[in-house]
Amino acid sequence: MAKRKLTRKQNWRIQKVQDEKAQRLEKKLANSEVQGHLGAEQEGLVVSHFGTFVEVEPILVEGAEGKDHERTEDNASAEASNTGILGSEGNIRCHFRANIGSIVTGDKVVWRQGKDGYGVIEVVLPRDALLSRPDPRGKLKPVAANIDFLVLVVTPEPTPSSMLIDRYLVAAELQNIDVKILLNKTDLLNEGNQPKIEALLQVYKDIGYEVMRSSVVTSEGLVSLKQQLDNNISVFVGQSGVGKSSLVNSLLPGVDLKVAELSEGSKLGRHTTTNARLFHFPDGGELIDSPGIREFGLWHLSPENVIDGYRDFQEHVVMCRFRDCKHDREPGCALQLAVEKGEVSEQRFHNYFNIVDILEENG
Ligand SMILES: Nc1nc2c(ncn2[C@@H]2O[C@H](COP(=O)(O)OP(=O)(O)OP(=O)(O)O)[C@@H](O)[C@H]2O)c(=O)[nH]1
Ligand SMILES: [Mg+2]
Ligand SMILES: [Zn+2]
Repeated sequence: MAKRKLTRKQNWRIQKVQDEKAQRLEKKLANSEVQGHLGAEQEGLVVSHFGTFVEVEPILVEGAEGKDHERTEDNASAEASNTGILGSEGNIRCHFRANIGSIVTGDKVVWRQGKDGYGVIEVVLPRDALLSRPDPRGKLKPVAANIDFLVLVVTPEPTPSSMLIDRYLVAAELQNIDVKILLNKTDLLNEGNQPKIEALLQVYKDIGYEVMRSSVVTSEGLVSLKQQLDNNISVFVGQSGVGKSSLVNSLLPGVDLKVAELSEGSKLGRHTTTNARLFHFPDGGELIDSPGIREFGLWHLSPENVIDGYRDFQEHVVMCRFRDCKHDREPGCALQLAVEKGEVSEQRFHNYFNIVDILEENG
């Protein structure tokens, strides 16, 4: 069921409550600091974000390079829990100041223990890759940081949208994140849906994206999927109901995330996962489960940037007669020619204009 839209007044009241909460927290944090209630600085890894606090897994810094990190009893017990797959025991819930900037799952932070059991985030350490997406109000929201691979999960059911795939790819390309496409639920392939899906995936294979396959039901592909993900930091993204959490459960024994059947009529997911969460592979590497989405806006981009997210267009657009070619109706457009010759997918070309049009309308 669609969520009821909030009125302006309701939105304002929610914002007011949130602001008041933030102010109270600021006061509390300032007080603890003045009274010297905060423990020594420690490094940690953000494993989940819950709006008003984040869950942080302590990291022990070997040999204390640069800064001296005190080894306390707390640290020792945190180290013990670090060896667990989930690592949720020994994690610390941390508050953060409103002015600290964004904090996101996968971020490394410096935090200090407070007397009330909560920690306080001091600094968010510099991150490599940050995957962001706009929330329904168009505000850019970071999803996960420091990731090596974005695993874009698609399925026969719910049916994949090439538009959604392209939007994810554009976002990832522009943020320099490596993408792999994973066709999950291969057990649901049949004569009816297979040709269309294979054709769709072939387009992406031709451009050079890696396409993997898996089924949580038959276990097809799970071993090689795990080999690919081991020792890397990956995030599962995609529509709701494609099986992201089910895959995490299968790949990591001991993890038991909530999963839910698709809704009867629409065959769409039920938005079961609400927070991105990071898990460890026993032999190294991390896997982040993220909430599924219906739409993927790219409102933070300017229309001119979109083309850089289309890797298959690059060799053609440099050949256009006009340097400022919009690839629309201009004479001598090498991209249009490539589409006519079948060297560039018509669907991708169509999606490109769709994205640009929406950005121009909103801009
Ligand atoms: N047939 C089949 N069903 C699967 C497979 N993987 C997951 N499912 C089912 O798909 C449904 C949705 O799975 P979830 O793991 O909750 O999907 P999700 O992507 O995490 O969804 P959100 O958290 O809403 O984004 C559940 O009923 C799973 O049992 C698969 O390989 N084959
Ligand atoms: Mg889920
Ligand atoms: Zn052109």
